[in-house]
Amino acid sequence: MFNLILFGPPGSGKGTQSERLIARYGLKHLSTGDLLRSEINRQTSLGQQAQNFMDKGRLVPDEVVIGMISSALDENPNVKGFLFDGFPRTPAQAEALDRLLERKNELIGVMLALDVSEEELVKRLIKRGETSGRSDDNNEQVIRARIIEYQTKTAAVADYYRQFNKVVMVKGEGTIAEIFELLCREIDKRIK
Ligand code: B4P
Repeated sequence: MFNLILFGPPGSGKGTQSERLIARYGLKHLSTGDLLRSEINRQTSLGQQAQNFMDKGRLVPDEVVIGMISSALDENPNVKGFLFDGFPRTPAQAEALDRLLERKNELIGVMLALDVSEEELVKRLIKRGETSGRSDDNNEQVIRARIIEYQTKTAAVADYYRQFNKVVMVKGEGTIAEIFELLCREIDKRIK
């Protein structure tokens, strides 16, 4: 298996690039944002709990997202690999992911981290908010809160993987096609 983490702040292009990467490499896409939004749309109790956090731009509690990823790993035993998008978002989630993969004799191959300036992030998310209908995209204060959550809780996840030399920074500004090519170049160096 080849397991990849696509990392970066909100609006850095994780979801956008993930769609293209899974099409090229046949990986199973696991986006905690998408899984949470699906719970919200189905009005499950997990979704109702998550919505309170997401609407404020806060991270959903670790135990909720770790439980979701654990089930998703069990539900997909025969895949070529996983693309983790928006997960892990805290060091505790990263440690939990390592333990879950270890149980399957698997590990993370690489973390590709998209580098985008704060100004550009805000611009992109405000623009998406005009059409996405996502309640966390249509208010600049909530967008700023998401960026602060990233800086205070999520950025440390890259330090966690740096200890194992697994982090590669990738320029996240430019056209979607240009960034896709940079990501593919890094994956092609590592995939068998
Ligand atoms: P996510 O769904 O993961 O969303 P995101 O990080 O905000 O956006 P993403 O990075 O995927 O968007 P993209 O750049 O592709 O999280 C939403 C919320 O869920 C979180 O705030 C949190 O509350 C909760 N959550 C999710 N996972 C969690 C976890 N593990 N733990 C706790 N809570 C969790 O796209 C942004 C826009 O930029 C798009 O409109 C796109 O078209 C545009 N864009 C992309 N690339 C571009 C480019 N190169 N140039 C110009 N525009 C571009």
